[in-house]
Amino acid sequence: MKRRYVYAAIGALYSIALLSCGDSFKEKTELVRCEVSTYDLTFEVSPTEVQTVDITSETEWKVAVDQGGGDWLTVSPPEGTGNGTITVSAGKNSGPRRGATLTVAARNAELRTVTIIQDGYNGFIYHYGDFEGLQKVGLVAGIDPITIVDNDECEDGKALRIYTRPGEEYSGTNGDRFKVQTTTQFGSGRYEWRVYVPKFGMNDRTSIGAFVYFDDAHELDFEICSGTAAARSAHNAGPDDMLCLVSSQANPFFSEYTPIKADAWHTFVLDLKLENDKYLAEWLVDGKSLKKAQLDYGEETYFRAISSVENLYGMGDHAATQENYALFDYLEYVPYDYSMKPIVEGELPPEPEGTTTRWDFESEEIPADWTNAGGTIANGTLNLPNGTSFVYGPEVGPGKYTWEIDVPAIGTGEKWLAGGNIAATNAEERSFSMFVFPGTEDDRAACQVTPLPGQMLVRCYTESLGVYGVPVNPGKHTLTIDLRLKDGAYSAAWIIDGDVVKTFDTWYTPEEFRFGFSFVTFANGGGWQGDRDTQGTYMASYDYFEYKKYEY
Ligand SMILES: [Ca+2]
Ligand SMILES: [Ca+2]
Repeated sequence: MKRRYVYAAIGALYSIALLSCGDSFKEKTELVRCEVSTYDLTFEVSPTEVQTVDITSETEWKVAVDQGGGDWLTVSPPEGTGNGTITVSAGKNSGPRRGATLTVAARNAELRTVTIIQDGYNGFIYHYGDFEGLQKVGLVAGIDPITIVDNDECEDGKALRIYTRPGEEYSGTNGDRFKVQTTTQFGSGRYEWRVYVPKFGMNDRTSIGAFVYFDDAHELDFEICSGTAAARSAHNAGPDDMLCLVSSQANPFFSEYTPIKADAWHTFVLDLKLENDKYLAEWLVDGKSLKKAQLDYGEETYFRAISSVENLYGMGDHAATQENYALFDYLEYVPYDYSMKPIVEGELPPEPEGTTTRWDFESEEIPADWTNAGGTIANGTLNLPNGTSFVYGPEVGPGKYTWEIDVPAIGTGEKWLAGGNIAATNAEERSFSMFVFPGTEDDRAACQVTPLPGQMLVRCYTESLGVYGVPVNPGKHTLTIDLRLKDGAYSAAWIIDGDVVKTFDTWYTPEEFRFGFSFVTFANGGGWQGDRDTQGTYMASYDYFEYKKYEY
């Protein structure tokens, strides 16, 4: 800002100098007074207010605008007489930083120049023309509820369409809850969704979501629903209205209703500023503020931004009576100057130092520190058929666990999984694993990338994440679990053939949980393994295993 001011001031001096110079060659004329109230204006990326320049003049004046070939500024009036005020408004900038000049000219007066700068765009916009940078969540077998459709009312002609099915069986916790979330996580900033809100079945338990999510206690929402009859009556919803809830799930909790028009496009903005390192949240619909609240937490909690349609209890009086849907034109996130750097999935920070141990299985002897339960070592590979394991004795912790596995081809739904498991030795339910398996039809439908027939899945898992499946072709693959510490807790990355496919921060700490490592081939166990018994004996063959123990 300071530098701009100096630049503008030098510019002003320069024009005075030029004029004085010119004057000596001209017939001497009396200089007329014409002053401007400012020499520079700065606009934000998405300006919401007009700015003004006051002109003090004794005569007629004209304003010339040079906006560098662009057309982003509106200046009025273009001319006037005597004292006046010109208003300057700027459009939203979707490109780099840009500048313009206003020159105010009055006869026989010095020219006055105002320099105008608009900040460059540094946001993220998801146009919903494709799924780049996005993940589908909650998919089930047999339907395709999340699609990109053509729509003339969107600037890019495309919208994300999500629908849920009618009926009791599709309601509630395990019902139709379809979401599209950003893979990148964001902190403070401005989140904007443009959403078409149709009219839902009256009092249906369905909700459109435009929200940000960290965990169940740190979630900020717009939820748009028909609502219960009681809620509609309490908030005077008309026959063509839907209800819009703004809510914070906790820290603190609140949930407030406002009616909004159905069968219309709306813009939902969640603005998260930082005030004493805590979020100051504001919810706006179509530019109108509905709620402002100071939250109990700040950027140690960061969010995926989500668009959804879900059949949820509480949103109405009964199960959905019709297929309900919403259209999402875009989702935009724009940070503040002070906002944290977004966390981009797939980009890991530099690897910590450590010591690497590698087993190539070149000898048929069982290597020291390992316990074999049913496997064999032959021809440089460790082979683990159905129902066997190969267990590493020493305790393990933060590190990079890499192995090459030859993935067999197995029929959909057969109860068979094989891979590496970092499991707690002092608790039942904490692990980081990466198994290959065929999966059931439901497992396969739940994948972000739809598997092709014949492909197997890599099951990336830890309890607080759940299952994240990635299709791979049968054959040799290098799989890695990269387990680091972040703020004292385990943070995992699952890597397939060198590509990070998933990262996840847990709250498990090394103080609470001791881990061991093993290769396991499961077969014909619980329902999580599949929905039918194996049709044969399948071999998981490992060419090597490498463990880089990180130093923290
Ligand atoms: Ca769009
Ligand atoms: Ca080998």
